[in-house]
Amino acid sequence: MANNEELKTNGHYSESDIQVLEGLEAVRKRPGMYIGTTSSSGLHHLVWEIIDNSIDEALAGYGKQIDLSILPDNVIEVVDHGRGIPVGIHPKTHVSTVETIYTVLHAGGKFGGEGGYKVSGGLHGVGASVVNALSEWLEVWVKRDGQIHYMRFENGGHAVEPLKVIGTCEKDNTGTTVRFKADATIFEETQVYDYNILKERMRELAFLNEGIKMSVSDKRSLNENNEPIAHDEYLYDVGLEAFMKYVNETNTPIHPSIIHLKQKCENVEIHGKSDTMWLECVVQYYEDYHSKIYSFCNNINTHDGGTHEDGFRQALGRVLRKYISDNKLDKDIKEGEEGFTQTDFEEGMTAIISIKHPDPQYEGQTKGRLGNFEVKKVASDVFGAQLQRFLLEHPDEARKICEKAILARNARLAAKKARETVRRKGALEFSTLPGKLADCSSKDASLCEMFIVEGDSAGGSAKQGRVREYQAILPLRGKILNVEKANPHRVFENAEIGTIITALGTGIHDEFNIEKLRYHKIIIMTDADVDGSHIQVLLLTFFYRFMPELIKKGHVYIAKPPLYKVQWGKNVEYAYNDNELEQIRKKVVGKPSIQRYKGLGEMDYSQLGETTMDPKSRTLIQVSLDDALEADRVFSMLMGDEVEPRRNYILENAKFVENLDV
Ligand code: 0R9
Repeated sequence: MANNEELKTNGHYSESDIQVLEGLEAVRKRPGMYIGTTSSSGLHHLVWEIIDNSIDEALAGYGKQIDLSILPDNVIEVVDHGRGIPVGIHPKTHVSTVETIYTVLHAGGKFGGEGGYKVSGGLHGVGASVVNALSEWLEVWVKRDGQIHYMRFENGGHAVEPLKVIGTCEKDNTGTTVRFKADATIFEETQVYDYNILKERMRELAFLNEGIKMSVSDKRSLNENNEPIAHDEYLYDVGLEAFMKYVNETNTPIHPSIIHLKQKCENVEIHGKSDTMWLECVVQYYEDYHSKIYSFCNNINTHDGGTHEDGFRQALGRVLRKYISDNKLDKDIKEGEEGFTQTDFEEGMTAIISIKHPDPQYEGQTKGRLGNFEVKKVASDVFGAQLQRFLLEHPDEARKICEKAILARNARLAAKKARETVRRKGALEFSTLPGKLADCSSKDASLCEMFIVEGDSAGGSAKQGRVREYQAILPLRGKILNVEKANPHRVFENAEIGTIITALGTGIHDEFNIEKLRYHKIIIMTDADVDGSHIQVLLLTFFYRFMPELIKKGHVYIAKPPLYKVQWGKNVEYAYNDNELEQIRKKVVGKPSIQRYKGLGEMDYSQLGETTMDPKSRTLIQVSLDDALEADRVFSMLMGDEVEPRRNYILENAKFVENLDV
């Protein structure tokens, strides 16, 4: 990059420009402070910073379509059809407003036009200048007042020349186009965009901002018809209702209407002054037992909840409790008996909450929790009043919802009673370890591993092949319960699940305590066939629904046994996929004998130990939970009743199929 001294003398730069460039230089020195990381997630973050500006413009009422493309060489292009960024000279910076918002940190927000506040804006909400600072080059076209204006920046934000007019267009043809190439010296790990990540977020943004058409194209290469290899468009009339149908694609609702609560709240006191916020929420109850609450503030997923969720929950409990009591639906509950808990009202419920707030405060380690205290009361009042009205206007649906809560309460109490009886008899004593578990001798959980092994015979080999000091073996007999379909209160009664819970030591749900985890690596070891992959999915579903922290904290792994054993002369090597097999074949002189393993049982204990269990030679896949919402949907789909979506998913995810060997 050119240094400041050079820039001072080339005529175009003044002292204040140097301050600007120092600002951009600070971004380049500490990119993590502005975009979180410089790995793949930071790279994608650049795209959202630009898209956010287009969304703000569309939400202000200008331009109803936003087009995102990945161009060859991983160049990103965003096109909007808003008013176009103002092109005049900015009074404070004495350069064009376009140049200002691309070179002054946070300028876009500060200089934002009229027509509402800036609602979008990612976790970091840093603005277009940060994208410019972290780009090898960036170009902007603005169509405004019948003219096409153009400007280019290079080497982390240096203007090549001031904004200039390069052509004309119809007066009513307005909008902004931005293209940029991320700087490979900053994004060292990868500069390659993942189309699926872009596509999923564009869909989510379309759900959250109804009426705006979001398109995304992968133009890095073309298909045989000269079209982009991938293209998707999303436009929803009633966004949150479409979102609800999407996340519950394979679930069956117990009542027909999606309950839709929505209100613009004016004159709310926010940080001492009167302001406006928008609240919106959809709710529906399904035949399954899970409670799913997704919440967003200014288009950002607040995974750890916050005051908008707290207000909603408070309203739900208050209103349902009152409805049940007013309509005497609780007549079978006797005096003195335990009543409802909040979880009873949430069983089988999906709620999606989206609010727009002028000054959101995010809390927590990952800034995933909305902290603004004023939101709770407004949300509780508004959602409560509208929910109550819905129940009065839809008595049949109200009854179904209340009956579901009553059933949830009864099942919870029955399961509690059953657990206490069993415990008293001493049959389910949680302090003793299950007999099937071959435990390890070390008590240092950070070193210990537990292999959950498919079948008794492989379990036997694993016991012989392990390092007893830190490897424990838990053989599973047959398939574990599908928790996606079972009553959550009864999963304890399933022997295999009870055994896993006891062996891990953490407890589940509200009682879950990661401090008590007895093994820091939980390794699922199954055959590489259809049954094995089914067991993997059943176990992962169980962990995801009952102990999600285990997955979030990276404790869950899948062992990868070899697919082939290649022998020639006295040599033996193992191949874990077809590619490795080819590599081995190439180096072998003569004709090797190749054995394809169908299951773990075909290996003796020493082979199993060496290929699949020994940390020095094994391959483990760590299970991650990048996108809880998508994971939730996929688990419901894979484990639910409907065949068609499951088949489509498996066909679409060919990579997954390859792994699972279906
Ligand atoms: C392709 C990416 N698009 C953008 O970055 C983008 C920013 C932007 C914008 C305005 C309109 N369209 C935009 N697209 C805009 C125009 C006006 C007022 N406010 C916003 C207007 O015509 O009066 N801007 C975002 C910030 C700013 N413009 C600025 F005003 F700060 F410059």
